[in-house]
Amino acid sequence: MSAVVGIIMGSKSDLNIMNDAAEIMKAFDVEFEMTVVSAHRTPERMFEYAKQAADRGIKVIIAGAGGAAHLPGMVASITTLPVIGVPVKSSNSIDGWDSILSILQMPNGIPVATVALNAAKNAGLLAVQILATANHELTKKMQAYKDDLRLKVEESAATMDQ
Ligand code: RP5
Repeated sequence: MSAVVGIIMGSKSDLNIMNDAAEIMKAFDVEFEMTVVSAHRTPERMFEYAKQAADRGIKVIIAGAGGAAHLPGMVASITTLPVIGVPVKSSNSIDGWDSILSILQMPNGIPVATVALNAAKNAGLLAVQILATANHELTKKMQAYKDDLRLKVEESAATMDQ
């Protein structure tokens, strides 16, 4: 099967964060691809990736970047696919606010679903939820995932209850 989720990032240095999204794809058996696409260093590659993603069968793009993090927004401007943005706290960042604000503050008409700083895991889960709207098996897996979260809280609460 070909990839339905595209995980892209501005630099290989984002990989240790973006791997969390890939782990979610593996946990839910979702086909994905992962590559580096830099808005600033490889603008033509970014344009081609965004332009061709839907035709290649990609349904959701997860884009992570740090600093002046223009990748998610620029990709969203080119494709009609939903784009989930992951602000990555890069080493020379101002506590990650540069990444957060440059992904979050999109103009009207070009939305990016922005998750919390370094929250590639949530980006992966959101991508699965988007796919699950048209996939009953994925819906059942997502329900099981949430049931498991609930059970863990209930178990930990039970150990504290007097
Ligand atoms: C951004 O600049 C990347 O997304 C990364 O978070 C940050 C630093 O990139 P490198 O200088 O490590 O390649 O474009």
